[in-house]
Amino acid sequence: MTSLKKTDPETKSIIDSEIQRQSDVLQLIPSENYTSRAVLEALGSEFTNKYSEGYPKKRYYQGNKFVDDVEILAQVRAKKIFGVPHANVQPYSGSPANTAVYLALLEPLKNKIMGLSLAFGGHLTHGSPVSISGKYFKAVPYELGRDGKLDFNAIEKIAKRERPKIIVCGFTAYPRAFEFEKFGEIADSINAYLLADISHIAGLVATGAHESPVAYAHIVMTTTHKTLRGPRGAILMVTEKGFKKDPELAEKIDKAVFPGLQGGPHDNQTAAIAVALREAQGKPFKEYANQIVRNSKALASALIDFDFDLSGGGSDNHLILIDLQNLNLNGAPVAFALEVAGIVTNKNTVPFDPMPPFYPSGIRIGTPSVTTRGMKEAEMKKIAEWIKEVVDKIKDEKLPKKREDRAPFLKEFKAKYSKNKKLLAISKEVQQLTKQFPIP
Ligand code: DSN
Repeated sequence: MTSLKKTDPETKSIIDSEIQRQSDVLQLIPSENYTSRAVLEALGSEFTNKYSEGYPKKRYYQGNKFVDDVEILAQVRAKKIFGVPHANVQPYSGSPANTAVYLALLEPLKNKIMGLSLAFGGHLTHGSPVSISGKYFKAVPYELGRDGKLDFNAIEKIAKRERPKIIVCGFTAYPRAFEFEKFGEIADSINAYLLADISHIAGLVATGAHESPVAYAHIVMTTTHKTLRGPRGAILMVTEKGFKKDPELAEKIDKAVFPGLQGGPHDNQTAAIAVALREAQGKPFKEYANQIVRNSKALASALIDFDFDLSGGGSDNHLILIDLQNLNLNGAPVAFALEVAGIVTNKNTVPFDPMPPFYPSGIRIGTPSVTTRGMKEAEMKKIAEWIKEVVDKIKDEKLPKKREDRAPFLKEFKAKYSKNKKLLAISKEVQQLTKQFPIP
């Protein structure tokens, strides 16, 4: 980054610090990953300079020959990898992509969206009341069963009673298989569209490490930066089944993305998506995707051996949700202590969580990033040991029951533990490990 160094050493220095941080820590947030240098090069390319409102061969600006080439390349690769007849690679990210589907198919304040409640592991854009999806459309959420798994009897009951126009299957904190076929049957029984949001598991779906929703859903949405390991962005796909239900579905969705919701696509992002999709077709990617699942299962089993309570009882994908209620601990201080020890996770609600999202009862972790670095089952065991040591260190730090006492508690907790010797010693051990597994 020689030009940046000359022009803006201040920004360069912050970027350098972030690279160092990413390199030093165990990055366990399941929605994050490390892209390849090739993806970063395409993302930083001169396509940044271009405007190209419209779609290939139908643009509102001149000079788009090569933008067309790269957008068509990304579309073709997406269609091939996921086995769909139509792909739109323009959504800026997952939230606009889901919103575009609603804009395409629903009448505001009238039609219903049925998605997993955010508190149970859905996404903001699956009908949460604080998001446009719940404010502009009627949301009829479903929840998980007491066992932390999808409860299809309950889902079917709500679907039959509420008759949503769109059912969303796809989750941000669900550690088990997504079971698309059952969702497909329920959606078909009420003539609803099934939108599969595979953002978290797209890399696994692309390689067969998780079942594909394509035979069951009408629309498939994925972000491109999670297990798929591309730049930030999203792809909206229409399946054969979608075309059969609604021959104009692809046209409606394309129009909703542009001009309905977005202006000019980010062509540098499109180029980087094309690169990521090329990488996703190779053998090493398949091996990486399989290893993500093996690592997640190994980490889950090591955590269970240490008596951690895992929501849903284990992991079938890339993700694990630790329920801290049996330890009488809270996700907010635990996530902080883990970060001091060099283990980056995020606090998360668990099913039937009695606590609010800022002080939730869980910790969400996942294996995509550490798998990209080349770590395997042996390293997962070590990671589980460190998590256990951190949690043991703070086991007496109970979050106050009274709401007004929580913020002062957390402030004091952070002051007390940010330089804690034991946690810092673990972070040194973590660095010994991460040094052996360089980031791309
Ligand atoms: N924010 C993402 C996640 O962390 O799961 C979902 O968009």
